[in-house]
Parts: sequence; C-alpha cells; structure tokens
Amino acid sequence: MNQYNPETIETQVQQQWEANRAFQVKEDPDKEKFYCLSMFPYPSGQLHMGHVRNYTIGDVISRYHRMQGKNVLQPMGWDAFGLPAENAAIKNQVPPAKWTYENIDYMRGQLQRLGFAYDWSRELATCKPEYYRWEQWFFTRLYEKGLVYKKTAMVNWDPVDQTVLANEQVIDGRGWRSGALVERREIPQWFIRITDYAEELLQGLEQLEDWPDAVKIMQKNWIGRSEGVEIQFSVNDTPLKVFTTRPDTLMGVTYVAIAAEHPLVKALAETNPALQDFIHECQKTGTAEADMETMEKKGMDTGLRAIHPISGQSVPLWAANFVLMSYGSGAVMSVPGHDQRDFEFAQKYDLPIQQVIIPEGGESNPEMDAAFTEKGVLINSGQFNGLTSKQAFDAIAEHLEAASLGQKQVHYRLRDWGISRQRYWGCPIPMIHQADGGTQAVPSTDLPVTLPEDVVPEGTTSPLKTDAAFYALADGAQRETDTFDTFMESSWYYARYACPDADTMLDERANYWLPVDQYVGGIEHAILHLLYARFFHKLLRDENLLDSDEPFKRLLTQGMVLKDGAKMSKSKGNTVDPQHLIEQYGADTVRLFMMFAAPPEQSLEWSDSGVEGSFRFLKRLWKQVDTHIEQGDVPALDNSVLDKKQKDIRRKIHETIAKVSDDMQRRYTFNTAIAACMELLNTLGRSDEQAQSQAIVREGLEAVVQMLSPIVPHITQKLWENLGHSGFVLDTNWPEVDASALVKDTIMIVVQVNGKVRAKLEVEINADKNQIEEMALALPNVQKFTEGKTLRKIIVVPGKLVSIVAN
Ligand code: ANZ
Repeated sequence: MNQYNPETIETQVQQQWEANRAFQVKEDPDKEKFYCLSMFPYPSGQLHMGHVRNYTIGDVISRYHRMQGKNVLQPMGWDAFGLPAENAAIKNQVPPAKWTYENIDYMRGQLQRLGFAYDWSRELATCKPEYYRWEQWFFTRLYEKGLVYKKTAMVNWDPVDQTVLANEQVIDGRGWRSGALVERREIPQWFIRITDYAEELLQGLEQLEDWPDAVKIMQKNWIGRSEGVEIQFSVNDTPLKVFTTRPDTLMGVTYVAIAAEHPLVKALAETNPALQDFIHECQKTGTAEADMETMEKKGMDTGLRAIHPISGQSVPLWAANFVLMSYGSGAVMSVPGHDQRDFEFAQKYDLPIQQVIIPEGGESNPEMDAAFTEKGVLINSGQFNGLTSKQAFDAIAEHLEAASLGQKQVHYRLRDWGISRQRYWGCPIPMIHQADGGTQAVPSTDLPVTLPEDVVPEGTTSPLKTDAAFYALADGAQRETDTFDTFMESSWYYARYACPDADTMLDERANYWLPVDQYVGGIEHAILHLLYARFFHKLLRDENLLDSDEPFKRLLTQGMVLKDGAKMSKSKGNTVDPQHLIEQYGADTVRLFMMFAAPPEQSLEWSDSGVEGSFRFLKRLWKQVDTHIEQGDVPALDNSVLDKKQKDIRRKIHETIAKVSDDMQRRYTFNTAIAACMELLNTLGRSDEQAQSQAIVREGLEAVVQMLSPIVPHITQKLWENLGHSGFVLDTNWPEVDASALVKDTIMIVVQVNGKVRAKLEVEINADKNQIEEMALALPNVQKFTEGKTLRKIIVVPGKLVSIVAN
C-alpha cells in the first residue's frame, strides 16, 4: 500500500493532536488523576541526548497512564535564570533575556518535534515576572514569619573585576575572566531557615516508598542528624560549650580545641601576633568538609586553659584548623584515646592520651598506636567505671544536667539555605535597605520587583548594582540588588503548573493535581533540588496553599547517556545531536532507541547501529500491518472453533499483554516490553491464512499497536487508522488480558529412560495414563534407548513425567 515515511506521518499526527488540543487537561474530580513530571530544562540552546532520554521516559509513562483511563497532566517549562545566560551575554553582546527567550523558542520546537504529550497551555518560564512575582511574595511572607534572616557569609571576591564569583567561576583559585587570585570576603546575605524543618525533612523520607534508596540515603546524610550532649567547660570563669556525640568519653578529655575564627581566639589574637598569623593561615584554606577530612591538621596553643566540668582539672585550650566555626559551638572536647583526628593531633603536638573505653570483656592497652573508636565499657572514669558506653551516655548527661553543666542535644549537619547571589540574571530579592540601616520587605502591592531585561552585563559588577533607576528609592532607601539562588525557582514550579494563570501564588487546582505521581530526572539533583523542593512544599503547606506533605510520590532517576563508555557531554566533545537524528530517522526511531537500549535507571550506551536497528524495526512493523490489511477484511473472532495452533497464538498474544502491562506499570522496564512486542510480531508473522487465523492476527496487531503507542506514538496512530479505527490510539483503553486465552489445554511432560531425561512430550491436560504411555514409547529418542531391551516397568505421573525402566 505505502511506505513508512516518518516525516510525513509525524507532521500529520502532530497536527491532529494540536487541532484537537489532545494534551490539554482540566481538573475532573470524577477521574483518577495522574501527574507526570520531568525535570524542566535550562534553556541552554539545544536539547541534548540526556534531555531526550529524560523526556521520552516521562512521556511513555504519561501516555501509558492515560490509556489506563486516568486524567493525565504532563506539563513543560523553562528553568530560565542562571549564569550561562550571563556568560553568553558577555561573549555575544546580547542581553541574557533575549538569548534566553530565543533558546526557549528553539527548544520548544525541538520538544514538539519529538511528539511529547505536553499540555503547552501551562508552559512557564521562571524568568517571567508573572512567575517570579509569587516567589517574591512568598519570600516576604517567610520574612514576616521569621523564617528569613540576614547574616554575613563568605563569598569569592575577584579583586580585579571587582565582583563576586560563583564557585564555578573560580578556576584553580583564580577568577575565570581576570585570572586574579580570588579572595574571600564576608558580606551580608539572606538565609531561609531550612534547619527548622530538618527533622521533618528527615522523617518524611520514610513516607517516600517509591523513591530510590540511594537518593533517600544521600538526603539523610546531607541532613546529618546526630544525637549528643552540649557540655560546658569554663575558660577564665566564662562558659565554653562543646558539642559531642560521645559524652561517654568525657573523662578522657586531655585538651579542648577551638575554631580559629572563634571570638575567643580573635580576642586573644589582638595581643598575640603569632595567633593572628595562624588565623590568617586558616582562612586561606577552604572550609568545605571534604577539605577538612584530608587537610593537614594544624593547631596552636592559646595559652588559656579549660576547666573540666566533672573532674575540675584544667586542660590546655588549642586553636585548631579542623574545628568548624559553623558546626555546634565551634569548639570540641578532644579525646585522643578515642577519636582518630584528636589522636593524630595529640601525637603531633605531644599532648597526653588517656584511654577511658575498653572493648567489652577486653583490657586496657597502655601502648595505643591508634584511637579506639568503638563503643565499649568505661575505665579511668571514676564513678562511671564499668558502665557501657550506652549507659554512660545517659548517666553522664544526667549528671551534667543536674549540675547545669550540660544537656542532651540533637544537631544537624544541614545548614540554613543562603539564597543571595550577587548576579544579574536572577529574580530580584524583594527587600529594601533603609537609610537608617533597617530592612523592610517590599509591600505586596509593589510586587513584582521587575528585573530590567534590556541589559548586557560585562562580567564585572552586576548591572543592578550600578542602575540607580533600579535600586534608588525615596528617603535614601535602596533596593536589595542581589538575586535569588536559582534553586528557588525550581523549588515550586511543579505546583505552579497546576494553576499557571492563578492570580494568587497557587489555588485549589494545586490540591487536585498534587502530589506529583511520577517525577523523572537526573541523579545529579538527588540532594539539593529535591531537598529544596520538599522544603518548599512544606512551607507552602504551612502557608495553607497546599494540603499535602510531600511533592513527589514516586521518583525515577534516569541513567546517563554514554558514548564509548564516557558520559556524552560537550566538554568531552562526544555528543550526538538529537536534531540531526530526528531529521534523518524521525522522532519515533529516536524514542524507540532510547527506550529499547537500556532500562531507564541504567546508563545507556550510544550506538549508531542500535538507532539503525530501531528504524528497521519500525519499517518492518509498518510493512507487517500493511501486508495484513492488504489481505482484506477479517471475520469476527470465534473462540469456539479455534484449533490448537490458533489457540497457541492467541495465548501468546495475551501472555504478551500481561507481561508488557507489568513492565510498563510496575517494573518500568520498557526495553523488555518492546522486546516482548517484537517477539509477538514474529509469532503473528508465522500464522496461516485461514480466516480465523487472520482474525487472531488482527487482534494481535492491534494489541501491539496499542502497547507500542506510548513509545512510538506517531507510527502507531497511523497504523491504528489504517487498521480501520477513527480517533486517537492514545484515547483507547490499554488492551486487557483475556484470562480464558491463557488457559492451556495441553501440557509438557518429560520422559525418562532408566532415570535419564530422554524426551519431552506434549499431552492433552486430561489424557489418560494408557494414552500417555503409548505416546511416550512411540517417541524416536525413547525408542533409541529402549531398543533391544525388555521393558521392566513404566510409571506415569500425570502432568509431570513418564519413567521407563528397561534392560
Ligand atoms: C568528643 C568525641 C570523642 C567526639 C570521640 C567523637 C568521638 P557529628 O556526628 O558529625 O555530629 N565536633 C563537634 N563540633 C565540631 C566542630 N565545630 N568542628 C569539628 N568537629 C566537631 O560529629 C560530632 C563530633 O564531631 C563531636 O563528638 C565532636 O567530637 C566533633 F571519641 O566529641 B566528638
């Protein structure tokens, strides 16, 4: 009849979808909803293969659930603020806004060309004032609730360009443009109290049954809950608090270590130049925890002494580079006998080491060559001797509590979220600095604070900071010129899709659609994006804008796209341009390859021959359906007249439906679903030309067309039409398993001769023993092994085996 011509078909089908607004959805309380969301892209210029994979997975899941009769929402938008737009602006002398909007237009076209079932009426771009105004409004609400505060925090400062640099703009300690050595500076910045929600964010992970364990573990570690005791030492009669998770080791403290930036050290340094030098030295090294682990431990005796809260003895107070000012109280009780870091430090500076814990049933070891870090039983600890570490934790905490020298505490590694960025292309922070030094949130009636768009930044100071029309206000007040961390925008976009035109931040529609039933995205977002979005969801709930606790019910993190074993990426120069492939083979081939080459969570190795193979399969599918149609009409299927071979083919059809349904719904193994469809097509191809056989082939082909339609939606739509149907295959119900077709009326049994399996035999389920015996003995291989022998015994176990003894 005709040839498979992807380009013509795909254009036609896409026009049909568009004319029918096939993917626009409304809230329908009578239908089960399904919200499927793929992480929105940064509009960098063009789609890369990682996007294509991510969005194909999301689209297949969406279309599958739609065929389950659900009301499916699948939106798309743009994570449009961020540094690359500024870099491009500097390079090409275009305003970031213009660059961004042009990229969005191009990439939207690419997504449409791939046939993704998005409700484009809900599209949003986070750089538009109608989006970010609500983020600004919400921030002012948080400020009023006391969940936002200002404090000074460290930034990277480029002394030549006179600008703050993002971490990725610091290359080997130098500014990316100027090459100047980067300095660290403290400037006032805004923070959101995510730590107020640390416990809930941790507990909430338990509800997330359908999230990958790896992601939950990363979040758990990031939150980093630890239970301990805050203990009060005293230095010059003023209290010095330390946080410890091992109060059982308290009697083994031989010195106290304190951060170099601790106010106590700073005060001493005023009259102690050596200490001053030490502080400077510590400031040079990074404060990242990873650095802390590996860097050389350095310290300096402050000359002060700390009084132990129980023994009353005095121990030396050392300033040390491994103590973080930002964790606990910035001071540590050092127990070199039981903490390896303290041990190495004590050895280096010749400080005493005291053992206070021994293994249960073990002995003390005066010649320690490493710290004993396990828990055990207390020694050298006075009244606490003999207690286990666990008992001692409570006993020591209670003893200290009674003396008001300590209390149990829970600490989190999680820090408050610093949201200030000294960048231009971001959402303006809606705060005002008054002339008298006070601060004020921009009143809601004055929102949004609009970012001027017709600006080309030069790579030095943000244009906002020199634009008086932007920042200067009456009475000497000034607008904040920093912008939000772009993680702010991506923390609530999923909710705005539910009601993109609402004239409030969110409306009731958000409660209909949320939580997202399936979220699909990259593992690189396992910690920050997903944690911030979970946090925002709880903030929105507490503002009565939402009534659920978690944003994403089920999470799928897709694997990377590799080429020659390496991640496909621009920097490696091993990319394959999706656009080129779509032009060559069509969208369906690209989608099929993406889904066939690997299960979604695993990495996918790029293969040109794999793409070619996918294309060949689609051509064959087209031809097979076409050939079948050419043979003319088929009669209605009549199950009562089928012969064995026909029944076998029907069974295969329904076994395939059962398998593919499970692969699509539960296992998400789209590759095996495709393989099962391919196998079924082979079976159907071996059918004979009887009328009932062709009726079965028709049933099978229709099922395959339906089952492949989420993956290759264009070709299957055309084939569906060619098979005589009107309307969209995506609006049909997913094929159902006919249980009666699965019933087997024959069964395979094995035939043994003298205990060895020699043949297999297919028999009617209710065949009698004599019949089975006769058939078994007639089998050529059985004859071969019984030839010339006497049959001694024949046992028939119906449904299982025939055992022949002959000698
Ligand atoms: C004494 C001790 C003895 C400790 C021992 C450990 C083992 P997590 O689990 O991460 O909360 N610490 C406390 N504040 C610190 C700071 N600002 N900078 C660096 N280290 C700090 O770790 C808590 C433990 O980390 C605390 O328990 C303290 O060392 C140290 F055998 O106190 B421990």
